[in-house]
This record gives sequence, C-alpha cells and structure tokens, in this order.
Amino acid sequence: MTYETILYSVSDGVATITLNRPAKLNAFDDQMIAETTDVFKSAGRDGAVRCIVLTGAGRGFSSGQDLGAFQERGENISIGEHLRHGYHRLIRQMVTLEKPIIGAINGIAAGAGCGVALAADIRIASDNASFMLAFSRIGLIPDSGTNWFLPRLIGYARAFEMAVTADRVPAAQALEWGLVNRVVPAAQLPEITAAWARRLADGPTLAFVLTKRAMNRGWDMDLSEALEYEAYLQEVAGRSADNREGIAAFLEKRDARFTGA
Ligand code: LHQ
Repeated sequence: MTYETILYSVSDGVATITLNRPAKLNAFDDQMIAETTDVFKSAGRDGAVRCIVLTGAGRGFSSGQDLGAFQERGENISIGEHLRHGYHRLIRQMVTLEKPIIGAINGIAAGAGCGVALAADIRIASDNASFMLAFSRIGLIPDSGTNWFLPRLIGYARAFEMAVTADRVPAAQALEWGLVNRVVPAAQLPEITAAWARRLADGPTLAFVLTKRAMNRGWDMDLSEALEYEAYLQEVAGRSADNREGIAAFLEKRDARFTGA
C-alpha cells in the first residue's frame, strides 16, 4: 500500500509513523484511518522492526475525526459503524501489536486523536502538547477507547471532568495525572524520543511484548487469573534466547546483546 496521509520510515529497528495532514492538525479522514491501521499491521509483521514511534507532522498530534470529511458523507451515516470499521480496528491493532509503541505527542491530541495517543504504550509529550476530549463540544460522548483508557490511567473523576468540560489538559497537568510518561522541551522531542526508541529496540523485545500482553489482559482479570497468565507468559519468556543471553551477560559482567528471540 502506498501512503498519502502518513509518512513511514524504518531505520535500524525503529519504525516511525507520522500522521501527515498538518493543515487540519492531522485530523483523521477515512483514508488516514485506513492507512494508519495498515501501516501498524505491516510494521507488526516486519521482522526488521522492533519498536514503533507514532507522531504528528506540524503543530498538532491529531485533532481527531475530520469533521468536514464526516459531514460530507451526509446525514444518514451511522457513527457506530464508522467507529467499528475505522477507529476500533486501529485501536485494537495498536493494543494487540506485538511491538512496543511510543507516542511522541508533539501537539494537541483531541477526540479520536486522544484515543489513538492513549493506545500507545508510552507517551512522551512536548511541553506544548495537550489532551482534549473534544467530543462534548459537538454533543457526542467520548469514543475511540477513551472511556476505557482514561479512567484506568488517571481515575474516574479526572476522566469524567475531561469528558464534560472538553477543556485542554496541558502537558504538565497530563504528567501530574499520569497521562504521559515524560514531558520534554518541544525542540528536544525528536531526539529524546529517538533515544527511548533505541533503548526499547535494543532491549529484550519478546519480553516487552509479553509484558504488554500481561498488562493489557490483566485489566480484565482477577488476581488468580492474572497470576496464572503471568506464569504462562513467563514460561515463554524463560525459554527465550534473550533470557539465556541476559543471565550470561550478568554472570560475565558485560552488556547483554538482545535479539528479541
Ligand atoms: C479541523 C479539525 C477537525 C477538520 C482542526 N476536523 N478540520 C467519531 C465518529 C464520528 C463523528 C465524529 O467524531 C468522532 C470522533 C472524534 O474525534 S469527535 C472530535 C472531533 N474533533 C474535534 O471536535 C476537534 C475540532 N478541533 C478543534 O476544536 C480545534 O481545532 C483544536 C482545539 C483541536 C485546535 O485549535 P487551534 O489550535 O485553535 O487550531 P484551529 O482550530 O485553528 O485548527 C487549525 C486548522 O485545522 C483549521 O483549519 P483552517 O482552514 O481554518 O486553518 C481547522 O478547521 C482545522 N481542524 N481540527 N477535527
């Protein structure tokens, strides 16, 4: 698939996806939803990719659904079907993807754009980024997974406040609330994200993926189920070359060379 609404590159184990409709703050039209879903799928299948960075071109990360494009589709369009066939596939693709995803949040993440940002495993925000559940401004409820992610990340009261006020939550507040992992000066976002991506791509990526599975599935389990699932996944990690290499490196007092196998 050739892409027109996103940029994609792979370098030294790190794939970078850039949402690229800057004139609309990277609002999602149907094509961008489809292309972003497709590129995550192919990055997931590409053995040369060990970590994925998702960011936006220009001054926004994503302003969510392209409202003009949506309105052009007429009055009888089903929003439920639009979500099921579009954003739900994208969000599920990201959460089940067997590679760590870093969201480099370079500007505002609003509406469905906020949902996509929350589906990343780690968020590094520039100091001029913000998060906004824009939905209630247009008489909608939060969607694209935001009702699921946000209360878990920042608690019900803050999530509900974001939903009903639709106020922007600036990066510093997002950090205080646990919505992002780091806030960095805007000019340093690419460099600091690259260092994080390098660290993850050089790490025991099989163990990272199994951790992603354990934590995501763990939300919906009781403690006994979660313990059992951990034991199952640890059995897999314990049979990996990375586990053998990690132990050998420790005993030989050298840096480990992980391969993700
Ligand atoms: C946009 C957009 C945009 C089109 C900025 N669309 N052009 C799912 C299913 C079905 C239906 C509905 O929705 C959903 C999920 C959702 O995502 S609902 C939420 C949709 N998003 C919004 O409601 C946010 C709309 N945008 C805004 O409120 C502002 O643009 C924000 C607060 C994001 C940024 O404000 P500013 O920094 O002041 O920028 P701006 O408003 O001047 O935007 C820059 C340009 O981008 C502007 O175009 P122009 O031609 O005037 O320069 C905007 O019209 C355009 N733009 N967001 N979502």
